[in-house]
Amino acid sequence: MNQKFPIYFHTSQLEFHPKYEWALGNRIKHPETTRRAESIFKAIKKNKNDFEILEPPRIPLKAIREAHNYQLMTLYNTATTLKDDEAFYPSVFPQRMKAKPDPTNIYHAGFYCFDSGTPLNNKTWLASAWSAASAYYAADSILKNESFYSYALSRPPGHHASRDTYGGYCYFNNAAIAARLLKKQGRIVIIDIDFHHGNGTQEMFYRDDNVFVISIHGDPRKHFPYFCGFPHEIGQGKGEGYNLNIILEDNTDIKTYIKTLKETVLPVIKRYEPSYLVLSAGFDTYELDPIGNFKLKTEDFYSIGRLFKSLKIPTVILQEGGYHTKDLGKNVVSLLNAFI
Ligand code: OKP
Ligand code: ZN
Repeated sequence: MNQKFPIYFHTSQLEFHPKYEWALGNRIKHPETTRRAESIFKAIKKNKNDFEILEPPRIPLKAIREAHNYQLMTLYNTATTLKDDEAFYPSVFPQRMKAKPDPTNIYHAGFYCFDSGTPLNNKTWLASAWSAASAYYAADSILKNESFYSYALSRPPGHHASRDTYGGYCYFNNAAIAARLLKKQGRIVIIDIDFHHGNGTQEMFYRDDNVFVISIHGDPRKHFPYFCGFPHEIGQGKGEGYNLNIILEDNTDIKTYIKTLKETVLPVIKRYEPSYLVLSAGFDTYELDPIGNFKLKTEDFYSIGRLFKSLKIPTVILQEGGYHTKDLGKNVVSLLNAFI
């Protein structure tokens, strides 16, 4: 067993620079910057007696290909031929029935994409494949019993991406890739604490009773991804009853958050008796986050971490959102400290 807490990250994840997105008609600087990863990295290095930074050895192509469809991967490959200063933001999103898509044509990206904030450029594939690699090897270290807890600095994030679509700053679903590896050894709970509903993760395991997906998030009627994340979405087929969406109001603070975890989430997880936990950890629930609307403080991430740790289940923690760049690092370390 590892003494230090393992952190998975590859420097290629820093090569992707989305420039802007649209917010109510305004072109704004893209929130999902490399500076986020640098903030986390810096905070981790300040505590380097507790953490050990590990590089994933290779891109787990087979695992990515099993989680995502071939066309989506082809599209990212197509984008590698864009010029250095080019980025593709789809402006045509065809109604699926009417379209005959060609993923070798970048102008068809809108068939695979569901929003206007998730650009493709010639580094999208590189950074998101290594982000998936970080998640995969973080899960692998748990599976191989090298440690009981691990963390992947998975940037770009993943929870909005599904088998054949990207969006919400996400290209590959890192949590799904981790969970698919772990489920070879038992049942999995994916618990998504990002401010936004993890629609991609939900979709990928909607008919699966071996992966229970739980997401706690802001009200989709007024927050991204708008179209799903409601309590009536409970799974389908044999997956019915194994998807749980919990909506919390704007300005939710740690008191309500902890109450929800203690009264609803933890009992549900215990009853399911999973072998592993995948924690999709977004920090856009932070009080100063420019996108999220909850009111959690830095020390609250520690309290949340302690509750998950009390379950005594091996856990892989994956980075999702969190856009207050300056404080992101200390918020991440606050959560991780709970597991040390
Ligand atoms: C990604 B993740 C804000 C527009 C919001 C999309 C938000 C994606 C969140 N001006 N656009 O879940 O943190
Ligand atoms: Zn988010």
